[in-house]
Amino acid sequence: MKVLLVQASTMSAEGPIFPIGLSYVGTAIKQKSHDVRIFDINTVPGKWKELVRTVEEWQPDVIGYSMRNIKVALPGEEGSFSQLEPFKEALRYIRRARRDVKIVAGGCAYSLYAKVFMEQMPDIDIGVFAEGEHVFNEVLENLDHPGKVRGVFYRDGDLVLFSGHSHRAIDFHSSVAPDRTLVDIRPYLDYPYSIGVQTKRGCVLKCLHCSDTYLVGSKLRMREPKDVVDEVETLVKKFGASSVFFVDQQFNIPKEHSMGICEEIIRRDLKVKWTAWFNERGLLEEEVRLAKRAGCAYLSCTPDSANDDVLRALRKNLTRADLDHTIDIVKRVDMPISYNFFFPNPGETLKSFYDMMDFIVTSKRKLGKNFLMHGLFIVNTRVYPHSELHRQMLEEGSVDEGHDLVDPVYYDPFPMKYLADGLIGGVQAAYKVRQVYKRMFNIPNPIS
Ligand code: B12
Ligand code: SF4
Repeated sequence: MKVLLVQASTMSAEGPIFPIGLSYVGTAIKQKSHDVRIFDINTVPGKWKELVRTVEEWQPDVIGYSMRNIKVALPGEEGSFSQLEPFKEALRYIRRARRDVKIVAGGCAYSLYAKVFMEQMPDIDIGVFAEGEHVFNEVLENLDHPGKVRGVFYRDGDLVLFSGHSHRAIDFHSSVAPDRTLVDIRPYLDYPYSIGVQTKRGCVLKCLHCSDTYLVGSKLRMREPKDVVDEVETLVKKFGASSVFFVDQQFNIPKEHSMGICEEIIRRDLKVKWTAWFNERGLLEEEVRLAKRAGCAYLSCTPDSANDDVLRALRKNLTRADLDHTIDIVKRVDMPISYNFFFPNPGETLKSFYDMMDFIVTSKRKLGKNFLMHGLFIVNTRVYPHSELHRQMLEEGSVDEGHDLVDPVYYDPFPMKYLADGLIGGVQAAYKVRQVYKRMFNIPNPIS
């Protein structure tokens, strides 16, 4: 069967992200002898014309449509796909080019809002919940009877039905690396850290606002460090990548695994820069030194708050002492670090607001240019379906039972909402000024 995999618009000025999800899915179906191509709307010039041309000329039997982000929340780029218009637009072009092609949707954003998307996008025939490798292969064998396959949303007349969760989690330990030739890798090479590498699936933590564990599970499934570094080596030596992003939920849980990967990169003397999400709990100086030697350009951290009461309310595994300890370590190691904070969080008070600002100012003073402020930095807490925060807000009555959360809902109780509006407005303004300044003086992306 001919299967065209299409990466939907990610709508972010951050630059394109290599479609690693589609690459995994494409690799899995290629192993079953399907003919596969990936088309990324975010990188192909003249995207609609090219999409229509590809569908008309190549005549795929099935289109796999990957929807990754429903929101974009960079300061200054505040927006959301509330009307779902960018997702629908591509579907219209595909249908125009080929009326009868089967469209199968998947991806993080799809899986978070699957039922709503099925209802609002009648062009989607079938939807795959979460991990796609096994389920998509089974769907391809049962295109006329998708309800037979577990893990699938499908239609019965006007009804949208779910076939029940699939019990077949991927054996990620022995899974093969994704085939990087299914899509032209060159457009991504220009963007630092655009190419993802996944070393494990799952997260053992239980943050209140998290929707990730709903998608990837709480049990860790890890690849051998040697296999991970084989993949990185191929990306560097065969494809010319100079940087990668380890896309795990938390790279350094467990440490033995992340440190094993660092040791292997050092042993092979690979010249590659990388970053990853690091958890500050029990961070070791030795661990940060090793990461630096292995090419880590900066630690990406998302403690979300710097106040113990709020961290507890968020069910983070962190305390303020962990954050301060991390700053001391990175100072000694001379390692750059970037942060994300949410505001307001549950349990927020003026004291916790002060603690966050105090942490930012003190750390910036201690670390200077190594305290990076280019990421999301401070953003509102968007409420995702299937998160504990959503369940809590439903109980409190602060969000309506019937709200599908596609139109964004933020955690912003009175009076913190006003403080948040002022603070985030300030961050956005600063970000915009910085963008204009960078454009005027032609300064490249700060993470390069
Ligand atoms: C790492 C990561 C990043 C890194 C990416 C680095 C890189 N070079 O890849 C960084 C930090 C840059 C990043 C940025 C953003 N991210 Co991010 N990110 C992640 C994270 C943790 C992992 C994504 C990943 O690579 N997974 C590994 C691949 C293999 O898995 P996958 O894509 O899910 O694919 C599998 C399935 O979904 C499925 N599948 C996928 N497509 C298809 C298609 C078909 C047809 C089928 C059948 C199946 C299928 O099969 C795949 C294999 O099993 C996820 C969290 C998560 N739950 O996974 C968030 C996540 C994807 N990000 C999210 C967001 C919002 C963003 C940003 C918009 C943040 C912002 N600025 O506001 C930006 C957008 C960047 C962009 N240009 O697109 C959201 C998206 C959903 C949403 N809430 O909108 C997520 C889900 C986090 C969350 N829970 O909110 N992100
Ligand atoms: S938000 Fe917390 S629980 Fe969710 S993936 Fe990230 S670290 Fe894990």
